[in-house]
Amino acid sequence: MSQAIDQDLRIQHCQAMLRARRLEDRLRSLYYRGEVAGGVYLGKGQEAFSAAHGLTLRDGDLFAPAIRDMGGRMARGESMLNALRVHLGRATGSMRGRDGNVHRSDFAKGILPMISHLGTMVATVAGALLARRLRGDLSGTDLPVGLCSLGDGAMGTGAAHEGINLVAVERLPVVIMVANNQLAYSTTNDRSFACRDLVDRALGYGIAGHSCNGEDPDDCLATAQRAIAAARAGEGPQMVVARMLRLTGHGEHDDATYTPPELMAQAKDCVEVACTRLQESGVDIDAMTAEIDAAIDAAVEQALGDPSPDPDHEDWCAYSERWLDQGLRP
Ligand SMILES: Cc1ncc(C[n+]2csc(CCOP(=O)(O)OP(=O)(O)O)c2C)c(N)n1
Repeated sequence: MSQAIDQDLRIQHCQAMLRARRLEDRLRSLYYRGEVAGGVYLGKGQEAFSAAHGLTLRDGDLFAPAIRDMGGRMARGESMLNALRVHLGRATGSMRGRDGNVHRSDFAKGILPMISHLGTMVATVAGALLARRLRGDLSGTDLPVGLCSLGDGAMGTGAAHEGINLVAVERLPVVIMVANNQLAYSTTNDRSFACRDLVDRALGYGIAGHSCNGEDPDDCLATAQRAIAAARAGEGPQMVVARMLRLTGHGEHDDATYTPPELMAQAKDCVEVACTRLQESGVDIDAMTAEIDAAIDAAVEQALGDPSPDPDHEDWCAYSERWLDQGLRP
C-alpha cells in the first residue's frame, strides 16, 4: 500500500534509481564490447527497493549490499567513476584491478565489501555492530543501523540463518532487506522455499517483519523508512521482504530464457513506474536522464583512459592495510 511521500524524496529516489539503471546499461554494453573481464550482474527491476533503503540510511550506518544493489549504492553516493574503474579492472579503482565487480566497498560511506552474495554478510554486519557495542557506541534510541541485503536464494543458506538468529538474539539494530526477485539463478520460488511468504520467517526468528511491493517506489520508501526508524529506535532487528522480478539474467552471460513467461507478463519495471509518476507531476525526466548520461559519458571516458595494474610496480599491500593507513574504519 502506498502512502504519501514527500515530493523531494521521490525525486531523490528516482535520481538514484535512474543513475543505477543508466550506469548498469552502460556496464552491460561495455561487457558486450569485451571491455569487462569477468561477469556483470545487474539489479534491473530492483532499483526502487534497494535505493529506498540506501536513501533512508545516514552517515555512520553500515550497508552490506549484495550484487543487485546498484540502486542502494547510488543512493548512498557511491562514485560512478569508481564503479566503472572496478568493472574495467583499472589500477585507479578501489580494488586496484584485482577484482572486477561486486566486492567493491566504500568504508567512508559505510559500504562494506561483499564476501558472498549468499548470506555471509549478516554475520559480518552483526560483528561490526557488536564491536561498536563493546566500544560503548551502541546505546540509546538513536542507534546506527546495519542494513544487510539478501535474495530469496540466500534466505535458504545456513549462513543467512545463523546470521539472522545472531542479530535476533543480540537484538542488534539490523535491517535484513530481502529482495524476493522470484529467481535464484533459474530456481523459482516454489523450489526455493515452502512457506507462504519469506516474511513469515521473521516471526520464527523473533524479529519484526514488513512486506513491501518492490515494484511500487512509494511503498518501498515508506517501508524502508518504517523499518530503519524502528531499528534505529532500539526496537531490534527488522526484516523487510519485497517482491519484484529480476528483469535480466543472473549475469549478463545469461539470457534468462528460463524465466516463466507468466511472471514476465505480470512484472512491472519500478524505474518506469517512478519516472511516469514524476513526469505526471511535472518533473522533467528527460532532463534528469540527460544529466545522468552526461556524467556517465565523462566517467566512462576517464575510466577507459586509466591504466591497468602493473605487476612489476605493485606494492601488494592488502586493501585493509591501505584503508587503516587512511584512518578509515568500518
Ligand atoms: C555459498 C554459495 N553457494 C552458491 C553460490 C552461487 N550463487 C551465486 S548467486 C546464487 C543465487 C542467488 O540467488 P538469490 O539469493 O535469490 O539472489 P539473486 O541472484 O536473485 O539476486 C548462487 C546459487 C555462491 N556464490 N555461494
